[in-house]
Amino acid sequence: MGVLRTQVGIIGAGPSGLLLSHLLHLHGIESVLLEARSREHVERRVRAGLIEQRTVDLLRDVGLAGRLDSEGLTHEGFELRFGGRRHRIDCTALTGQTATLYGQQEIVKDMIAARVAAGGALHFGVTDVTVADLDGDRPVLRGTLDGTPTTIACDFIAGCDGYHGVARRSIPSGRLTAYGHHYPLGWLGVLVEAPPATRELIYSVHERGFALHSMRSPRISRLYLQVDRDENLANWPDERIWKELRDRLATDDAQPLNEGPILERGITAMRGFIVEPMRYGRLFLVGDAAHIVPPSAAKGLNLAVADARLLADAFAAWYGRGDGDPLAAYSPAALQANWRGLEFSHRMTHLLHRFPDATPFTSRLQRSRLDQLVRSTTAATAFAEEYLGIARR
Ligand code: RFL
Ligand code: PHB
Repeated sequence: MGVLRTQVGIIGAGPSGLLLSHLLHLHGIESVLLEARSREHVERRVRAGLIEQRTVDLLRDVGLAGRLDSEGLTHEGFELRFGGRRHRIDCTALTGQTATLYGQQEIVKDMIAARVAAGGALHFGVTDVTVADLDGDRPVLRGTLDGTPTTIACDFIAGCDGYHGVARRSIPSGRLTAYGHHYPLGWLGVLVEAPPATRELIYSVHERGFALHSMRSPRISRLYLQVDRDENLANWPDERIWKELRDRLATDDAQPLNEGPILERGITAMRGFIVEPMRYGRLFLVGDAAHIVPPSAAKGLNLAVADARLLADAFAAWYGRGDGDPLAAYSPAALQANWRGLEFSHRMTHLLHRFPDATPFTSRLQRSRLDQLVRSTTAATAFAEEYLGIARR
């Protein structure tokens, strides 16, 4: 039986937990991080890829952007296809900011490397993680580390363990209010070994459903198709995926898709979810543990990073014995940003997808919104500010 002591116990080695441990280290605050999966597993998990400039700026400020700066792809705008036509939204001309394409698993690798180099206490493959005494002064984190049941006495615990984690579920019932919505939509995502057929992202609105052409590097494409929320991957052999991508992304003058071996594939059912508050006693919820956005606007990772920064600053103020209770501000500030991110993701989901209950009336309304976006500089600027995360203060 091991006994450890730390200032902040962190559950989860996704972007939010890793960044929190890194930021705390820079503030001179100790942490111990427990992750259920292996290091190899978390470094291989293919997820988000569109990084807002504010996220890039933060990673740069804290010394985590070396590889991102050399390998990330800077994007100044994107293409919107509907009604068989191509339109470009020039986000940089409208807002002065850019977005960067760099895979989430690459950010995770960079964060783990930085924590390991700094001698950080990261434990992978930890089983049976539980939390206790959350409403006292000395919350406890428990887990089995390398076969040894271990108790970690903490000042605080950060639940950075994603939607399915243990932290949120450990909060007594009735203490959180959960808001949730299931969209009747799913995204089938494929990672493909082929150069992207486009320099910028293509969002395509089609009568058979939405399609997105994204990328991870000059050699790797990332493509998505709208499918039913309960769709089975077995119904999607490679030929069907390629035909549907070709059809939905087609315009008369478009560059043909580059096809190649599919390296990874998966279907994600879309939902929105937030709990309030993002705190119970000395347990703080961070990132996907507290909120899920539909992936349309690529906000999940950016929101998780913003939470981690807010919480690290609050802990730094608390340990610095500043005035008042700096930790009280975390949940309200994080919720305000997360509701903005969710509202925009919800709006972008409605703008781009064909809903099963669509009628000619709702389809014409959707078309009118798309027309306005490509015709009105005011509408495009407001959209670009939300898309790039500038509006989320
Ligand atoms: P993560 O990345 O889910 O990390 C949570 C970590 O906690 C671990 N864990 C536990 N550890 C110990 N004990 C337990 N009991 C534990 N339970 C869980 C997990 O193994 C994991 O390592 O949460 P974090 O750090 O908050 O980061 C959030 C982002 O990962 C997430 O918002 C985005 O990736 C969402 N997301 C996407 N966002 C985008 O912006 N664009 C995308 O294209 C995109 N694609 C995706 C996604 C999320 C997906 N998931 C979660 C289903 C695709 C998928 C498949
Ligand atoms: C992605 O590359 O995974 C991605 C990009 C833009 C989005 C959503 C996902 O809006």
